[in-house]
Amino acid sequence: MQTPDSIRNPLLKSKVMSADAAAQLIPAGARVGMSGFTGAGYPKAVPAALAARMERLHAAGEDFQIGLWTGASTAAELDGVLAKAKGISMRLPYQSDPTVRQQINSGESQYTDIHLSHVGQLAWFGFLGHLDVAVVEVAGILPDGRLIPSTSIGNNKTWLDLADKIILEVNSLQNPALEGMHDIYYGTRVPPYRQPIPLVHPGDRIGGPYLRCDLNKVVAVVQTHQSDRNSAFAKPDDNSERIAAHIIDFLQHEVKMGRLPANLLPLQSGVGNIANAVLSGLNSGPFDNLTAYTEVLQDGMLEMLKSGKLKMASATALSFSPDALAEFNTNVEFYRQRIVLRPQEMSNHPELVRRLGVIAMNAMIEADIYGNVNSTHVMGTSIMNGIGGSGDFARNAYLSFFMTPSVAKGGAISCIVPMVSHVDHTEHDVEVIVTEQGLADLRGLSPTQRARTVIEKCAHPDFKDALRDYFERSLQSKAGKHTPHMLQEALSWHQRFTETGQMLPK
Ligand code: 0RQ
Repeated sequence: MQTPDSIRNPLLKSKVMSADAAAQLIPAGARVGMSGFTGAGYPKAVPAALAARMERLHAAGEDFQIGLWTGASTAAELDGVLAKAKGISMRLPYQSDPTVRQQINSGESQYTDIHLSHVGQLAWFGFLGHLDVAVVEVAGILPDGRLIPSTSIGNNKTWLDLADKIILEVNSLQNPALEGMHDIYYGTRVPPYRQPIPLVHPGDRIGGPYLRCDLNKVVAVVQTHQSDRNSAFAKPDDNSERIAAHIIDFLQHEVKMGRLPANLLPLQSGVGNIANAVLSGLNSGPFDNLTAYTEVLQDGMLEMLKSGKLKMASATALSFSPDALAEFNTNVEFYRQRIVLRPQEMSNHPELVRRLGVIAMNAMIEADIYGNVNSTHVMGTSIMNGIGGSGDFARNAYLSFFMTPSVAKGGAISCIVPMVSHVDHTEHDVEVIVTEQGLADLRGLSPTQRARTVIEKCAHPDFKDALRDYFERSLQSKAGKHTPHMLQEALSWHQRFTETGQMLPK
C-alpha cells in the first residue's frame, strides 16, 4: 500500500514498524504532542493502537492515561478513540469531540483552553510541563530526513523540536503534490532575542517547505493510507444566508465610506456552517482580488480560489468536505500556487494579524447587550469546543465580527443576553455583532449606546421586550450608570428561559 519512495531516508526507513509496536513506545503518564488541526493531518494509526493498549491495561486493573496536546481539533480516530478508552487525563489547546467534551464536563478529564497562537510559546517556556513524545503525520520523508508536512501544520514544528521521542506516521494517501505548499519559518526566537517577522503580505514565503527534526529522536515510523476526517458542510440555511447578507452590505458600506479598500483586507473566517455561508456570499458578492490570512481553509475559500474572487490564502490547515477534497486533488497545481500553509504560531500571530489589518469573522455562543462575547461555555459552566484562534484574530483584527443566530435550541434560548455567562472576548475586542435579525456596529459607542444598538439590531423579536425591560430597569436602578446591571437578574436570565422554555412575566 505504501508507495516505495515516500520514505527516502535510509535511517528512518530502518525504523518502520507497526502501529501496535510504535504505541508500545509511549509510556503511561506521558505528555504526547500529536499533529492535527480541524480534522486534518492528524495521526490515524498510532492513536487507535494506543487506545487498544490502554483498554487492555485498564481491563487488567492498570492505570494508563496520557496528556494529549495537538494543534486544534482532530477526529474520531484520535480524540474519539483515546477518550472512549478513558485515556486522556489532560487535553489542550482545543477540541470538538463529543466524548472528550463529555469527559471534560463530567470532570473526568482536565482541559486547558488556550489561544492557539500562545501554545508554542507556553510549551517552549515549559509552562505545560515536559513534552515526552511527538506523534506527527507527514506526507513523505526526503533522502536527507527532512519531512514533507501533511494537510495541517499546527504545532508540529514545536512538538518535533521539544519532544524526547518522535513517532512519524507517513500517510501515502495524502497528495504528494502537497510538497512545496508549506512555509515553515524557523526564525522565531524567545524574548529577549526575538526579531521582527519578515511577512508583509498574506502570500509571503519567509521560511522553507519542510519540517526538520533530530533523526536520532525518531523511534518509530508507521505507514498509513487513510483519509482525513473530511466532514461535509450543511447547505447554508436561511439564518446563515441572512447573516452573510448583513456582513456583505456592511463591507460594501465600509468601502463606500473609504474605510476599506475595494478588495477589502485579508479575511479570517472561523469554522462551521455560518462561516461557510459568509464565504459563499462573498463568492457571489461584489468584491474581487480578495486575500485570506486565516487558520483553516474550508470549502468556501476553496470555491473562492477556484472562481478567482480570492487571489491567495494563508492558513495552517486544509479542512475539506469529500467533494472539495476531490476538487483540490484534481487541480492541486493551481491551488499550490495560491495557498501557503504555516505553523499556527504564524497563521495566528497577533503581530501579523494587526499588521495585515485582518477582517476577522467568528461564530459565538452568545453576546451580551454591552458587547462581551462567549464562544466556549454553555450556561457558563460546560465547555463546547474552546476559544481556538478566535481570540488571536478578534483582539488584533482591523475589524472583528462575531456571528450567531439570534436564538438557539429551537427558539428557547436567546443568544443576546444581559450578561454573558462566560467571557472569551471582552467588549473591547468586539466590534460588530451580527445575527439574522441585523448587524450592530459597536465601534466608538459607549456601553449604554451599545446596549440599545445590540438589542434593537440583533435580538430576536421574542426576546426584545425582555431585554429592553432589563436595560431600562437597570438604568433606573441605583446601579452605576456607565454599564448598568441588576446582577442577580442578569445571572438568573438563562435559567428563567431554559427552565420554562418561554419568557416569564416581569
Ligand atoms: O448545539 O448541536 O447540541 O444543538 O451550540 O452551535 O449553531 O451549530 O454553531 O457549529 O457554528 O458553533 C461558537 C460553538 C458555534 C463554534 C461555536 C449550541 C447549539 C449547538 C453549536 P447542538 P451551532 P457552530 C477558528 C475560530 C470557538 C472557536 C472559534 C466555536 C452548538 O464556532 O467553537 O471561533 N467557536 N475558532 O445548539 C446554549 C446558546 C447556544 C447554544 C449555540 N446561546 N446556548 N447552546 N448553542 N448557542 C477555528 C479554530 O479555532 C480551530
